[in-house]
Amino acid sequence: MSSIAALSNHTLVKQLVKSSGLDDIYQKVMDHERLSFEDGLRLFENKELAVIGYMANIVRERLHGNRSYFVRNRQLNPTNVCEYSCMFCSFYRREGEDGGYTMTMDEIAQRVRNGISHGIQEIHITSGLHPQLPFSYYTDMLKTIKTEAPTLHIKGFTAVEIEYYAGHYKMTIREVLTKLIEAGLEAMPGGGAEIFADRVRRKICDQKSTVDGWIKVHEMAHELGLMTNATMLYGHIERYDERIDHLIRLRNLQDGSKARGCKGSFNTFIPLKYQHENNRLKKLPQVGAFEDLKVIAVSRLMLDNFPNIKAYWVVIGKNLAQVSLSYGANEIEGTILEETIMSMAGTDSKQGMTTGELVKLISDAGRQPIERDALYNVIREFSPEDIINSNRQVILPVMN
Ligand code: V47
Repeated sequence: MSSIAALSNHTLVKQLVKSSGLDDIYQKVMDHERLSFEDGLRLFENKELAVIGYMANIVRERLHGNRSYFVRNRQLNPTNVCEYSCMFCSFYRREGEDGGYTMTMDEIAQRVRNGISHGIQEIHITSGLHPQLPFSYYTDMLKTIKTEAPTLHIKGFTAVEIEYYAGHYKMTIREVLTKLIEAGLEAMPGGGAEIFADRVRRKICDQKSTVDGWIKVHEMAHELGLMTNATMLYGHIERYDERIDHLIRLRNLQDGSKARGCKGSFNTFIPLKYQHENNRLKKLPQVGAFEDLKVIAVSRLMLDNFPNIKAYWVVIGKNLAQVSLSYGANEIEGTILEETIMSMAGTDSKQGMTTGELVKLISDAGRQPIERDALYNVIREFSPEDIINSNRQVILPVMN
């Protein structure tokens, strides 16, 4: 535990907590007690970010000590052709529209080979909902990836994609997932959750699957042994109570999967800050760093049954991702290599990040950089000497 979290019994800390009005919540955190809906709401309404971050840091260090994870990964977005048109999305194109694309198997294989040359451990796949592709496009894609790179871990398909395939190709969710698993799928990302509140969904993504659909897909994935992630799109028109409702529904889903003895469960929660360029919600101003850190900290405090909280550097920026390692996050994602969904919405993330940059960001924050595989097994624990070398290479820069 860092010296900051170890100060929990210090009189000054107790006075600061008391003056924030959050001392009862602090006591629950110290007693490992679950926070309620009202507690979560009070955290979002409270402006004492340092105190909220301090509490989240206690939980983060209880679970992970000083360890902070990253992964060498690549993103793959095989098509941006999409039948839906969510208000916040800058990625989708209609079939035949300028800028629309669908990768061939050769193009996919070429991207996998390029990823392997950069030492990637994981590939993260998300696509638009293309109405004309056969289901075999997706199973062929998985087989192509496994042929090129048999040990590369495939994390792919949001719950929205799975539910769409079930409807479009007339299969059950179990059948879709089983066929994808047989073809090589090993985990699912957390996208498409947006915000579970109906009021918001009706306004920003009215064509999208219902909350029940998203939940059912993850329950089934857990039953079939997949580890999955969960996201929350924040910083648009949602209210604090709707954020807490979202987090508590995820927490309940995780409890349910564990109670049913599923082999799979949620691994990581990723808050996704709304990016406002080139989409139909773009008149909305973006929330600031204060709110970003608050969302990460409150998520860590509410999601007591999620092992990991990811500060996705793509959406909050590299510098804030670094700071968030002291506000509840224990991971800042990865090298990515090529990023499309968020960069089309205005982020500076098209080229990804090098391993050296990630190691430097983490170690400069006083944390221990750990390169993980897709299931959070340790691939490499960076020694002080490795860190000095990485820093040199970032400055030069030569390392990938
Ligand atoms: O499903 C789309 C969101 C998601 C915007 O599981 C937007 O490890 C913000 O889910 N502003 C895709 N968000 C990305 C995603 C993800 C990213 C990193 C890691 C993981 C993981 C998952 O991005 C979409 C949608 O919810 N999104 N447009 C936007 N303008």
